[in-house]
Amino acid sequence: MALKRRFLGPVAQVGASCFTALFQVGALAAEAPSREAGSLTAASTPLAYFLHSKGPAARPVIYLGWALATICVLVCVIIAGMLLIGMFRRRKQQDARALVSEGGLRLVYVGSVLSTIALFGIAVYMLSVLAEVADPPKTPGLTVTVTAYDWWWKADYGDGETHFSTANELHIPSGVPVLVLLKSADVIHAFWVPELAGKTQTVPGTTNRQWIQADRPGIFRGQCAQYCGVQHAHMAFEVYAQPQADYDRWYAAQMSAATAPSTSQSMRGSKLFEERCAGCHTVRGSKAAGVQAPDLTHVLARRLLAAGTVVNTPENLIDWVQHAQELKPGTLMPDMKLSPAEAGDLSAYLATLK
Ligand code: HEC
Ligand SMILES: [Cu+2]
Repeated sequence: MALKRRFLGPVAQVGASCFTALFQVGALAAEAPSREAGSLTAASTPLAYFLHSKGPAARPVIYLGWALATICVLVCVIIAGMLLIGMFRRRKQQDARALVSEGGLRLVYVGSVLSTIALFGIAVYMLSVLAEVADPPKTPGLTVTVTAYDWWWKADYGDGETHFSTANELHIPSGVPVLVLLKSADVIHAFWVPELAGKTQTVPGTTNRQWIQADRPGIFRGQCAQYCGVQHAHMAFEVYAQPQADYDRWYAAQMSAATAPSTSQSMRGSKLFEERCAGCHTVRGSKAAGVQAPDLTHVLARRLLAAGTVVNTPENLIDWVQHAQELKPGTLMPDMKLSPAEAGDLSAYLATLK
């Protein structure tokens, strides 16, 4: 009875750890196939980066992850095996000195030396991966400045005449290394597109650098990876890797100013926008020039709203404007109180921001 109890405790513990490890690997392997969205593949499941890397900055990191996971599983299995052997070949008498006199400490020495060698090897491997992903293989073809805000991302492209700003979306040409300059407007955040590169923090007052490159066109989910406040989880973004020609078209469209509203309803909406929203938001080509919030010049061209909180449909758009605090409690945009007529006018105006 006593033997059974002494035996079952450790076995259950070791078994549980091994099971957890295997279960995690299994769950990753069972990842759902990615959906097709036009010519682009929709962002895949959150942990897919453990199975696939989609660019050269992420590849060495994924191999490192596999190597470390393998070592962890091996250690778990070996320790469990030795524990089982130890339990079955247990001494009759509990005499601690017997361990020394019978040379039982030998295994402890061997184990210590082996773990030291393994840990040292892992450290060297990790440092070499860091060096490998530090710089792109060739000069970046594009530089984008990304600024993290509580709780969204601003992306600035070009400069001077060609400058424009967008939010929560990065478009890049596929197959080209892109340098991302990372800034923060408030607290420390971290820029992370798992399938394309490791995490890099955005630190107020500093400009950090991270390069990304997508092998093929696709949509890659990104996420703030440093806890930054209540809506940290709703601080996502997407990277759209496109063939060069598509990217150029997107760039030209984004660079243009908004077209002036032409119907009387959208004109009323535009006036409302200037009164109620322009303190925070910019629409290039109008009087609205606020800087504390996403540039809305081409808000309709975005797939998601409010850093991945909702899909960008006309209903969600006006719902967000009126109930931002319900959809994303604590967000720095207040609920805008609008009469049904005002909501209609504003919707008509927002529908022109293609
Ligand atoms: C006090 C400043 C402020 C005012 C006023 C304001 N907003 Fe916002 N707005 C924000 C902030 C900050 C965000 C980013 C919120 C987030 O993602 O957490 C935002 C986000 C948005 C978004 C989502 C943009 C995107 O790309 O995800 C839309 C659309 C929007 N606002 C429309 C409006 C409209 C229309 C008005 C006026 C009726 C308005 N806002 C008034 C601060 C403001
Ligand atoms: Cu953040």
